[in-house]
Amino acid sequence: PEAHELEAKNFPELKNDLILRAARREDVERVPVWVMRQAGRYLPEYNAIGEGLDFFDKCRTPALACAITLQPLVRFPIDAAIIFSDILVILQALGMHCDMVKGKGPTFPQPITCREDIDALNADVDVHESLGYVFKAITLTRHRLGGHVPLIGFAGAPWTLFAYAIEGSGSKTFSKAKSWLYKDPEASHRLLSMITDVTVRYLVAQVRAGAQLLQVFDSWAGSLSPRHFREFAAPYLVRIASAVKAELGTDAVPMICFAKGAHWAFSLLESSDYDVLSLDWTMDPQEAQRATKSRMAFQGNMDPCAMYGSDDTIREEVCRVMSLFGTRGHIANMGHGMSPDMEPRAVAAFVDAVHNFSSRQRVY
Ligand code: 1CP
Repeated sequence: PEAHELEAKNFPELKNDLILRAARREDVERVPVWVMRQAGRYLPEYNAIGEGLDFFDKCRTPALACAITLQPLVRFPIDAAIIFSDILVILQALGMHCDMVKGKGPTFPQPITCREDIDALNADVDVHESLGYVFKAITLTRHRLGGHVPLIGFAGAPWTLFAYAIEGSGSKTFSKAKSWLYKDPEASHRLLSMITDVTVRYLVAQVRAGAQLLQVFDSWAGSLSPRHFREFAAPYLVRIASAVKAELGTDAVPMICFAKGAHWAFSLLESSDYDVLSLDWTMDPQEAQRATKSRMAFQGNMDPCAMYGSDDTIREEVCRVMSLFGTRGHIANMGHGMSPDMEPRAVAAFVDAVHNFSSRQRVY
């Protein structure tokens, strides 16, 4: 990188702000589209880059993280880039060690097992010191994007990170993480609150580094009962959006909340400072619109498994899903991310179908 590409100023002028306008429910010429996990193992060029480097080493090398972020944009006419990183870097910053184990995914060899483990975490971590590589990658990528499309920054939601910290990996039942909520709600709140505070500092710094839109991933929200979501997930999600906007200004950056599986959460999030709710494929867009009194924009929500279908099947599914949203305040995406065994041509078909569908509609 050249020296000026590492400075978070004099960024190229943005040429395509469709996704920012859609997030604010403003007029758009067509519905913007991007794809969760658009950079990743389904792309041969992702598997070929940075050979010999571990996943987190790739994240920690800004030039590589930037190159990976740009890979899907070379192939597909999508309307946003998302910075290549991972939600788990916050737990690393708090002092937890994480390995990316082939065939198993991210693994914490020493998960949180008692109150003392929580007290030992580095709650006062300086995010610039431990996560400076993310901000560098964001700044560099924002320059290299040349204003082509906006750059999305992201973080994991407190409940989802809490679940990884206690389970030590992904889980089907999240029984260890959930047992904390029943056995020691006080300590659970302490850990959730700690993760929230660091996440707010992290997201604010991402925006200062150049991120233009933020998404908070609560990938495991659906493992909670409605009561527990209300007590242990929603308040922290809400706090993140309000604290980020209090720090940066209400209009500084639109924010997307993806509470996967949390069907009953629409009305809880409706009064929050999020601009966009991201819906998984089991959610009904019209029900979500009713529950939020049409104040919010929506993202989603094609079933990712439709990507296994033919181009024609994908096209039909895109038309079916998009007609449920209407065109104002919609960001086309899937209900979750790409999987390693999906084909790149499916993304091409998906993006093309979104373009075709929305160019046939009156958008204003
Ligand atoms: O071996 C490899 O190369 C690792 C594969 C990989 C990739 C490409 C992981 C490990 N993370 C990522 C990138 C990533 N992760 C991005 C940026 C890329 C993009 O979107 O284009 C983002 C936004 C994430 C976010 C993330 N990581 C989430 C939330 C989104 C979601 O999918 O729900 C979660 C839950 C994670 C944890 C994680 N990291 C990696 C994997 C394989 C997983 C999931 C493991 C599990 O299911 O428990």
